[in-house]
Amino acid sequence: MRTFSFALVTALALGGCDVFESIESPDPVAIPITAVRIADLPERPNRTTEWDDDGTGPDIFVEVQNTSGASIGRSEIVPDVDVTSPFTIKLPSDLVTRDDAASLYVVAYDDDGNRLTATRLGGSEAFTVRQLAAASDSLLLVDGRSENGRETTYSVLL
Ligand SMILES: [Ca+2]
Ligand SMILES: [Ca+2]
Repeated sequence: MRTFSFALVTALALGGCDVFESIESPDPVAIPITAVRIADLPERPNRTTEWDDDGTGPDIFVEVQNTSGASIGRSEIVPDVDVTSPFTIKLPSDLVTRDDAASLYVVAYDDDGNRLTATRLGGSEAFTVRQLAAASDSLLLVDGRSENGRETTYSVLL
């Protein structure tokens, strides 16, 4: 019994606490994304309105979101984008998630000065860090809704 107790105390002293901590909060998993290339975004939300009220192209920023719609990371705003051609927007390089199998989404918005009221332009189907790890240099995603009768694509660049 004395030997057993000694072994247990030694195990706890050497690394037991680390084991418990790693169960409670797993290490962050890097999301290896550098940019997203968006093609075939609808030119306008419907026949009578424009994305931007002032008649210029939308001022686009992109978020990587989790399944709750919470932002994991956000790009800079690119003003007056010509959406008739594919365009690429850089993403921060330090994005992390808690689970390499958790669903992530790329969502594009038009900024009008207040991020909370930004217009959603479109968003990708779900992807995971595991899928990114298996991809060579990019992962092609389609619009998760295709609500505008046109299939927007989101190429996530590694
Ligand atoms: Ca604009
Ligand atoms: Ca705008």
